[in-house]
Amino acid sequence: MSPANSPDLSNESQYDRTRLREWARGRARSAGVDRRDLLRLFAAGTAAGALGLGSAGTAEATAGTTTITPADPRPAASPPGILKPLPPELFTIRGTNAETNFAALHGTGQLTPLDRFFVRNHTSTPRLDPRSWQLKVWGDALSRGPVEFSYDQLRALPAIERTLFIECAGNGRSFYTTQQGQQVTGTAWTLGAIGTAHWRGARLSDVLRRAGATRDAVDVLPRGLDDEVVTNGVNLGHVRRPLPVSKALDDVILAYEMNGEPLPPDHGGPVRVVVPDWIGISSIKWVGDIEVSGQPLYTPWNTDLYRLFGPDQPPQGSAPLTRQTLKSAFELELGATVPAHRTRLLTGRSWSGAAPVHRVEVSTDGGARWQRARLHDVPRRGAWVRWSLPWTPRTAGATALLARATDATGRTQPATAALNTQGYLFDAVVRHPVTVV
Ligand SMILES: Nc1nc2c(c(=O)[nH]1)N[C@H]1C(S)=C(S)[C@@H](COP(=O)(O)O)O[C@H]1N2
Ligand SMILES: [Mo]
Repeated sequence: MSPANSPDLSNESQYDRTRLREWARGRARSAGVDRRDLLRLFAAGTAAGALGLGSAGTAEATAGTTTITPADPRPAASPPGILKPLPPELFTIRGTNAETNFAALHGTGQLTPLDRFFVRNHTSTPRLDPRSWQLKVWGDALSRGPVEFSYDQLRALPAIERTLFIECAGNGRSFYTTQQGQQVTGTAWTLGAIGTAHWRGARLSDVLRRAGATRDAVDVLPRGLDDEVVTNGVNLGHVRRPLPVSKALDDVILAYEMNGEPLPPDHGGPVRVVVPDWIGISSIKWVGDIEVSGQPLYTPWNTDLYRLFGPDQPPQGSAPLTRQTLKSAFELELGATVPAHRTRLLTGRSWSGAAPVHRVEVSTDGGARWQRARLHDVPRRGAWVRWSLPWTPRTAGATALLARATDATGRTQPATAALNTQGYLFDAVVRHPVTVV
């Protein structure tokens, strides 16, 4: 596996170039998607994607429903298939998903309490029994044929623990519309499709080695045990997205604990994949099997979905998205009313998929002047930092609060995010509306 002279497939541009070359040579396999659909995808002129997943009406995006919906056409307002309580002070329901209200993080620690961690479900949360759960590792890049791991066997492997955020690639998507006047498809998240947890689990690399993964392995494909996803009459099968073997062997966790508790059902219990720094879809919940392939794999989740499509992108879209971008959020309702002449502590969080957060600046006058916020956590890769700044509003009326992070690579949140049709990776500084009274 990953011989020294092979390309580094955790580097996204190399990843995609290698994939496209292999695809052109006919070496890629479609992992359950009709090969003709994928060939159409790679033909010019299908910017919205061959399966039409990116072409849903914009009304959907503003109504807060997802482009991919379960077969069951429940109205968006009815409770989704999530098991934990979703009180309105903690969550905003969006289709089958629950967004964390950022204001509900005020006063909580660096870890997002389980009762307020966002849930992003393509269909609904399955109830799985750890006693009968098994992880099957299979594929043409294993030396001895399929290998199964029980829950207890997985727990008996050396454990690793890390504090990491999981964030949906579409987090912040609604601001393409409300702040930039652009129409995009997908769940209209504000900034609460992120949570940070302390994860404990086995290393995926240990599991792959024990299963006898060979040097021929190229892609690793974890698949969820939740229902198959049906969209626009097309059955996309179970949620699954290939990981390049270099990332799979690097730092990926098969997590069975979250914040010291057995992994809750809504977050993938009994076992989920946790892929540090990468977009949320990489972290497959309710993992039931992992294919280890000597050929690159394609699924809807690395072809039509989770690439950038748009005028500035090639017809087949950008490289499959990997690392998360840079964002900041206030722990305050959007449109909050605040009393004048009283000092309050503005609090919030910033995070980056590329490096530790280095600096956070806040503007309380709509962006004219900026002050440095105080950081309350030691900035670390893969985790967010809490910050604060005292503010005494002086003038009554509507204004905007802005927070702008810079990470250790030197990248600062821009004023405008680059448009893409599915509204991924929003990274611009959000103008947080408040009214001083
Ligand atoms: N099996 C499965 N895994 C999944 C999903 C899903 O619907 N099914 N959603 C993905 C997406 S898009 C995100 S953002 C994260 C959300 O994780 P959470 O619900 O624990 O917050 O899980 C990912 N893993
Ligand atoms: Mo996501």
